[in-house]
Amino acid sequence: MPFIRAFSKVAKQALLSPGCGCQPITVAVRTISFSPRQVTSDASFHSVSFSETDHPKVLITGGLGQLGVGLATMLRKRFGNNNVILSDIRKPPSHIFHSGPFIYSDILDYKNLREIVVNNRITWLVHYSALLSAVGESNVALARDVNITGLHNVLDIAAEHGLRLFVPSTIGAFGPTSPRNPTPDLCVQRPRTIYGVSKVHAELMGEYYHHRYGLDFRCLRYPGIISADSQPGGGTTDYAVAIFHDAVKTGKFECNLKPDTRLPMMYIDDCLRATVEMMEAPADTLSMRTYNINAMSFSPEELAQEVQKQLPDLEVTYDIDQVRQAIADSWPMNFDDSNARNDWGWNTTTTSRSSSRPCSTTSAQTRASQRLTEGKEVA
Ligand code: AKB
Repeated sequence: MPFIRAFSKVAKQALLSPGCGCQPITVAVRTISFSPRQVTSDASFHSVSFSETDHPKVLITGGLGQLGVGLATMLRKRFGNNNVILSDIRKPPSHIFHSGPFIYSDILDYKNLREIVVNNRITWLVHYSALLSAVGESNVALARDVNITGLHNVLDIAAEHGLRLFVPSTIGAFGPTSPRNPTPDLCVQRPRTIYGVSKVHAELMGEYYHHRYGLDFRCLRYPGIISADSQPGGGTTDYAVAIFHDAVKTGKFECNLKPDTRLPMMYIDDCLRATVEMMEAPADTLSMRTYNINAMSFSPEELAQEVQKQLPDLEVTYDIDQVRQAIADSWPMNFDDSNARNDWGWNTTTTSRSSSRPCSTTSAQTRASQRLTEGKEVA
């Protein structure tokens, strides 16, 4: 199987880990800019530009989720420990609290977020706070607040203070009327979940702020992300993480999606590398502000077979969750990420692709590798 290398890596990490202490992620967020909220368009105090600092000063919202700590670790190696601040509304475990700057930030508290950006002279904001797809359907009002109102706060603050803003979108931004195999960057987007609607909203609002106010908005559409030492919470693709933990802890796994449900997936290292590469890409290489990124595509039964190669006694049963199944059935099976490859050099390395399209090295990929090797490579 093409993805066996990635699975083996995750399985090994899961086997070595005493168990993840992370809780499912539910966070809040906030934003604005020099025109919208309370700053007049002729205000001259906004503000700290990237060029004023040797390194970006990064704030990560929703930092205790599946991706925040990993991204902080990567960016801290690159830019220095004190230049990357993790934030969340939850209390961090002690090893995270002691590993670098951590701050309380509620994205729904606009003033609190603005104060953090100003006091810490933030230049890059990575906005990870969000309710995921399945949990969003069980609390639409909260998902709307966190995912949409929170985004408005972040957008306004980023525009006001001249920040480079990264907001992840995902396969969830597509729906049953989108082409599914592969799904291109530009096509019909009519998602049927509040999560998906909020992701399309984020893509469009970010692009609007880019054109209207010059906001340096950057967005990647992530597949489902597979990680060993951090867990997602409330997502439809969570099964692909849970299977490793359950296999190690109990030797049994009950899957809530049908065995043949095929979804795009990516190993966390690739996802974080893509995020850093896209954040560092020169603006003139970005012909768009929202890109698909792809790595592999598989179904629960294929994943189970791979894990069983490491743990032959693993018992897998199926108890279908109708909400999650309906969501998964409306999502892409595979992403077309040719624009990311051509524009800023995206290329998966730790995993192989399941699509039939060959991985060709473009000049953009060569440029991206050069940028990473010019003394800035992440360890
Ligand atoms: C979810 O399943 O909700 C997320 C996603 C793919 O957006 N992991």
